[in-house]
Amino acid sequence: MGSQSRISARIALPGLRADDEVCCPYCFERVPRQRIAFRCMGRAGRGQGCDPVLDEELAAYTGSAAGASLPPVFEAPGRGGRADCPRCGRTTGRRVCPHCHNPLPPAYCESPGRIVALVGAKNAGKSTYIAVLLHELMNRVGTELDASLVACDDRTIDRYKRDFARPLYDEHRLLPTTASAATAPREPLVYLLTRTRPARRAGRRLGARLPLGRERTESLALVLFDTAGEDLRSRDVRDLHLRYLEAADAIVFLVDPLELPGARAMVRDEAPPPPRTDPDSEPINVIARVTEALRQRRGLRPGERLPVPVAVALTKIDALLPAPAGQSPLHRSRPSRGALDLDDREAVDAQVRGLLHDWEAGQLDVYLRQQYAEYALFGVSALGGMPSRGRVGAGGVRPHRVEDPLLWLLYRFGMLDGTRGNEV
Ligand SMILES: Nc1nc2c(ncn2[C@@H]2O[C@H](COP(=O)(O)OP(=O)(O)OP(=O)(O)O)[C@@H](O)[C@H]2O)c(=O)[nH]1
Ligand SMILES: [Mg+2]
Ligand SMILES: [Zn+2]
Ligand SMILES: [Zn+2]
Repeated sequence: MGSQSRISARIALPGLRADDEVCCPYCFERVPRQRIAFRCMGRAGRGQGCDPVLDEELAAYTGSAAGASLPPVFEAPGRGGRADCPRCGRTTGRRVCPHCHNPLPPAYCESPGRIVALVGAKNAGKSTYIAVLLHELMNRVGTELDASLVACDDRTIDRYKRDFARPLYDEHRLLPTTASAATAPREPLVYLLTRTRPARRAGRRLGARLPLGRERTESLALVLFDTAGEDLRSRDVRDLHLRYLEAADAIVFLVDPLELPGARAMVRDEAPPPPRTDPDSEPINVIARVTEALRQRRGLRPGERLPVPVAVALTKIDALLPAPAGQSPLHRSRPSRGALDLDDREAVDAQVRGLLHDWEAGQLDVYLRQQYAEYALFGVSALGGMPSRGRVGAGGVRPHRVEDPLLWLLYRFGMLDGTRGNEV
């Protein structure tokens, strides 16, 4: 398997889908809950249990027989998420997708995932963003939100270490260009973000009148699919991308401001020179291509807007000169209080909208408003400083506001409270 990272991210959050089905975060098939299959636990020591066999569905999915020799999969109604293997009789709680045989963790089966897709042109900063967002969720932001981030399968753990964490964090090297899906197998990184929320005060939110004093645990499947920007250049956006995008409950578009000609006046001198013009890679064209494809798949009539919430984030904002005298909300740190600060959110949104219009990229804003019922604008920096000669800057990786789009989505999905002013 190629060591290249692939980039486009999807985040799945529980809750919105029909209650009786789950969307597989690997193959995007919708699976009725009672049809989720089981995998035998296999043999432990000299006890009972089935021997491993070649799992053809899994091998077809990963494109390799390596790692696909596993105890057999079987279908059974199950009770309480467990079933007895019909061959060996051993009870198992390991659940898998009946189509691709990838693991579906119990918490994912219980709360149907909401998938968030991550899209951006070549070089927009997708792979770097995924690497840093996951790192932040596993560390600083996870602690702030009282949330744990756990990989759903061993391949995710291996790939994150090998393709993202080791080069960027251990070796301080920039990530290589993501290989096209045509030459490297594509697999999502699948995580479960689990959050224990203190009991809500009764009546604070409509429909959530919980007894006082009761904690709640909520899970969100975060599915990050690192697409190669190259694959989004052509009009024939691949079927796999489309299935991913179609299954998404939210989309994050990453836009590199260095690609917007009007932004050059605000760019630091050290930033790389403007890229050669390739109309197919211009941010608005990438977004329009994805949008058109989604409209077609959903059969929307002209004038009808896509219901999926969209977060549009300018990447690499460390390369922009800050506004004078600290007047830039974007350059401030996010007030961190384990909640979404709505005042801050609105200030950043308005500032990014203003920047787009100043940069003669206002049509991007207009286009999004015409096409999507709900969208929000962000500015992020994964590295926090300019890289040079293929390496992360001297201060190391210093992320700035990378979690903002995710916090907004968590808020949108009812997993995070919003606060204003001094309210806690
Ligand atoms: N200044 C700055 N540069 C960044 C940042 N993130 C990425 N870059 C630069 O942008 C380049 C491309 O980043 P990637 O994350 O590889 O971009 P990508 O969208 O995955 O690109 P493809 O895989 O080719 O589609 C990096 O090599 C860096 O030079 C950032 O936060 N700040
Ligand atoms: Mg990449
Ligand atoms: Zn599947
Ligand atoms: Zn068995």
